[in-house]
Amino acid sequence: EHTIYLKDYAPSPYRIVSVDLDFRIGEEATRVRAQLTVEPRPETAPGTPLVLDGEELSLSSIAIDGAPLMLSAYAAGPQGLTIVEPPLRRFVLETEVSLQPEGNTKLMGLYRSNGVWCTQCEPEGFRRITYYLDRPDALATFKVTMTAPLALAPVLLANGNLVAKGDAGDGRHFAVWEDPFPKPAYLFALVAGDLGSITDSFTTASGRKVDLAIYCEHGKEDQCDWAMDSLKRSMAWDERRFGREYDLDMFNIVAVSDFNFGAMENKGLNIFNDRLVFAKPETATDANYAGIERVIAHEYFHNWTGNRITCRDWFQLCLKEGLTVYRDQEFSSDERSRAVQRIHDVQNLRSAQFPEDGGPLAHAPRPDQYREINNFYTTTVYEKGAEIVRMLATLLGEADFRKGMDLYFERHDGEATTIEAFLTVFADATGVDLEQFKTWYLQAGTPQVTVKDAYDAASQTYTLTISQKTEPTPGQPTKSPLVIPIKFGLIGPNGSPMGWNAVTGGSVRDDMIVLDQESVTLTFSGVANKPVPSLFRGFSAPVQVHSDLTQEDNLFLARHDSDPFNRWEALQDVSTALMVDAARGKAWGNAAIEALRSALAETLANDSLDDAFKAQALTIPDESLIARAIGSDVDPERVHAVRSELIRAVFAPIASTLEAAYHGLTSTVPYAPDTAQSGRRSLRNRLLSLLVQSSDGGAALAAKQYGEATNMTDRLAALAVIGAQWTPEAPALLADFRTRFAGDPLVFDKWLTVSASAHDDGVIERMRAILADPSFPRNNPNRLRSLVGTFVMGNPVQFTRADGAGFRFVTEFVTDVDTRNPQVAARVLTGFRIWPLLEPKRREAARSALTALQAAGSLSRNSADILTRMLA
Ligand code: BAL
Ligand code: ZN
Repeated sequence: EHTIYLKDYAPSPYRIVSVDLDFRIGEEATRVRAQLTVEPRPETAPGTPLVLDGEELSLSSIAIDGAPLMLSAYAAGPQGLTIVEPPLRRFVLETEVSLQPEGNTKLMGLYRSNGVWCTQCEPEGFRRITYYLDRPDALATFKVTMTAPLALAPVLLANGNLVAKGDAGDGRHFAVWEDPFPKPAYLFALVAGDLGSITDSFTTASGRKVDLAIYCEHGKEDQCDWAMDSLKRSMAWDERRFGREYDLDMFNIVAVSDFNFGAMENKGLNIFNDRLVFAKPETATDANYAGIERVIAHEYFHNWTGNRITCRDWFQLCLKEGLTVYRDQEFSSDERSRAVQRIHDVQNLRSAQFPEDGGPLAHAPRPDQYREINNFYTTTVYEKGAEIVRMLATLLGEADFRKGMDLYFERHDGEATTIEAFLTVFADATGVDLEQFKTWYLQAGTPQVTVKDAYDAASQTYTLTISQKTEPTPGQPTKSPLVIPIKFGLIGPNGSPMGWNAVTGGSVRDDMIVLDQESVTLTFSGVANKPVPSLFRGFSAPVQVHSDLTQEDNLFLARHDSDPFNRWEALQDVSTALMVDAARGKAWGNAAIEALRSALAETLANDSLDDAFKAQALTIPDESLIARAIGSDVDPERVHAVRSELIRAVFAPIASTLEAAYHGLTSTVPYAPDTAQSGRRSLRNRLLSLLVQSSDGGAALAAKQYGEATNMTDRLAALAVIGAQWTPEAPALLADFRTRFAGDPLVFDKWLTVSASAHDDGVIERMRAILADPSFPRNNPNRLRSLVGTFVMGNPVQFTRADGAGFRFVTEFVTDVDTRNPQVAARVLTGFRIWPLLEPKRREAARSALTALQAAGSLSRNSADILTRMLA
């Protein structure tokens, strides 16, 4: 297979200056005429061929400056078009191709979703529309003319500003769009369809009025208001926080049903997976509302971090993604609760990115090679990329970070650039040397940080020895030390912060230790009592910490730490340690359980904590976290059992307290997705879940809540916990849920998710039946992922069944879907990344399913790449 290396990067010998596209959209086929104004670079030698990308295109005419080319002057193949000897001056290359959007189930390029013509071009979809330099460093201005049947496509949209529209005769009409900002082809977009819309406007800080619109299928307009509200808040936030204004006269969003990504930041025309647009209280949960707000913001923020400044090549993907995730996380923190948002983001990092970083698919945030770039839209590029930007902000401080960002926008606007250039602006703006910091981008794996401490009462000194080590990852056997910011505090016996006179042995700035060597020993003098250290406050670095803190220390931190993240963390550590012990056969003592129970009960009763925080504090770490803490030879069934036992042991004795608190949180005010209300619901539903898992009356309470719920958050929470436990109520409630919301595909997804999460042995047969139903939408990514994606990522007990039935179910699914949508298939396949961690029997069953898949051959490049890395 062909591997692409970062070290081979070279600019194209030709530049495309501007693009004039003419789409004749029709039901049988769509014809695309492209006029590319091309010029050689000054250094380009005569006779250098012009090589354009192209896939699944059928070329019907080709000319240069109006003169048709002879057959010997070009070659069109399955990968693209070569012009053998182009003129060594500016010229216009004109091609005409035809496409079949109807049969495009890969959902890359131009395709049809629910009758609507739409596009997805990132990363390499534009080559499925026309012959082009389909690479992010080729920036050009685009003019797009589109003609389509008026009845089928009254709405015609593309990037930029609408400059003309009118009747085209024969029942057809046309529109012309111009985008004045040079952009790479991956940001191209076009939509043609019969769509409804809602409109609004936003006035920028400098007083320009921007017309906003969200387009969607008719009848769903009333579900777009939250997305519009989120958009306006995002636009205002980017002005406030980063000084970034929007730059076109209009900003359009289109919701489509069939979409591989969550959404796409095309210039001025964001296209969204409809699950990240539609919301109403009866069918969307609080988590859906928060997700919509976040992703609307994310795509909008890309206008500056991604579009105005883009990536030189796809190795730099985290330049735009990590930075934009950081920005959307900050937006959510400012709009909601910072502490709760941080906990949420770290939970996500730990349950998705840490397993990737510790498994066969580990890769650097900026990789240096790939076979299939679609496989690098990963949690490492996105979420670890965001953590790296966050560390930069932590190390530099808020004000200097902003200075660097200002310089980034000033220096690189209109460019396609690199991680090096990004780091250089911060170095230049602040004088800080970031050479070693850059290693975070180049090195894979989660650093393991070990902490030892000692207190000497006689000399009143406290020492902290902190060391780092990163285990080898595929292709990276040796690792170098990283720059790790450790936000910290020392807490005295009475629970108050403690000071010190001086520190020796390493770099400490105010409340931050900077660990930049393998090991450092810090000696704090003038420490009056033995402190308890609170380290990595706010999760100041994406590392795994190993410390000697006892259960007592952790419970002390849970009560007294001024940092809410570490209060939460301390409770998580206590339960994790107990479950790891139990999984290894070491029974927990009553005292330990009682101590945890009273800390949790105290948290629940504490009036100074907000509900959303309490809900997270009462969350017992999920099975994947426990598995990672165990580290090897994991038996997920045992992990599941241990977790259930802990929940019963801790919560059963206080069931009546939980139930009283649950009833106390009942509310009759009309639904709003705001922070206070959603926090209250999350705590109430957390209590419900604990009650179902630990008390006899829990399932009945959940069934009652299910029946009486007035919003989807409460209804789904009840259904989910009953479905996961597969209590006797489960089949009837699932059946009710399905008919109650029949006809709403996004609620059907919720039904699929609950169905795939059941822990009982019947789950695989039930999923097979769902997939075999002829009415199942077998090409829709949301439906497929809700069922099978949920199963591989969220149901370890059944997915890793010792008899191999879960693994085989998934490989059969991958084989089938891979022929139609390789991106969905490859993504599902990544769920196997846990296999090296499993106990021998399950490991062998996984290996045998994977090797059988490999032996069958004929996988897409996407899936073959994942499979090869998985088995390497
Ligand atoms: N650029 C792909 C979708 C996103 O990250 O916004
Ligand atoms: Zn993004």
